Amino acid sequence: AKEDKGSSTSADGSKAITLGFSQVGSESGWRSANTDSVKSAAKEAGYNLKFSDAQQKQENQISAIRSYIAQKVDVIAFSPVVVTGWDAVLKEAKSAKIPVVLTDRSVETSDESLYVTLVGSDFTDEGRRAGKILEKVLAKAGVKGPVKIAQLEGTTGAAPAIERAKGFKEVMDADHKDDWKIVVSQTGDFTRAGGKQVMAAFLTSNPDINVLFAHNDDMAIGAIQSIEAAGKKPGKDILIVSIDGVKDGFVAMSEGKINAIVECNPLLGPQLMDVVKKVKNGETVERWIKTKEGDFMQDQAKAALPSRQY
Ligand code: GYE
Repeated sequence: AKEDKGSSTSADGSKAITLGFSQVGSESGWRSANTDSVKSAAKEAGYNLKFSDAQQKQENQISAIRSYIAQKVDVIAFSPVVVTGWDAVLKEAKSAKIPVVLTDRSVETSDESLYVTLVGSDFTDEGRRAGKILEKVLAKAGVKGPVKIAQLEGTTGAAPAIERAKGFKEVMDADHKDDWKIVVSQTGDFTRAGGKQVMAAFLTSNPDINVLFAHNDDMAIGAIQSIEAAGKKPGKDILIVSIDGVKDGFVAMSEGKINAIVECNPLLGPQLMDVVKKVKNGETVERWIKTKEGDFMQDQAKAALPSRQY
């Protein structure tokens, strides 16, 4: 009898699950931690993982998914760089009877049957939490307003960029119509280099900014460099709230340069492997498997730093 090349067996003798995973890229500390989590959890679970990095390009993700379909993997998982434009390739997976699990980021689709579940965070809630924690940061710093906010957005069209902005705006519209204003808002593509460059431009066009809301820590860290280069003190002259809670974000916070961080947990690997197995076995799973996370103020940073997992 002929054996399938590349297939392996798991400890209990059953054929190992082959999982095709298309990652967004390696744009941030969050992403590196997420990639490590997926790889080590797949290894731990004894899966045959096919992994590819799309370098933040949708066309690369589409070709990776097509190649997983051609290779007849058991399950496809991917973290979609942007929300739209997936229907065609997802239909191809459906015709090939390969279930698709979304991880981290969501898609907009006309046909909900094109994916089984999403394992990831509630980004709108993260945006709301960022708004709420900014209230605390302002109170602590004794800033009464007017609050002139610069927003560094994530990748244009990506779920976390759209939803974090939306959640934050909800808090503004509900409680801060008169005292808060977003004076500039632009994408920094979730990268340090992007955050640095865009913040430098913000400081030139709007030197009176007193708050920065960054959609991730990496952009905040890049922005800190430009704030310092402009002769201002990050965390004092410009109060900073960001999202993720990666180690370097906590380091910046413990140095007083970031005022608060809303956590977004990247360690999705174990939950993902669990769901993949259930999906492979035809079990029903929840439509959205949410991640649990917390919020951190600057005075908690030093104590929390040693126990951060990513
Ligand atoms: O916040 C950012 C990364 O999709 C939640 O992507 C993820 C975001 C994360 O580049 O750092």
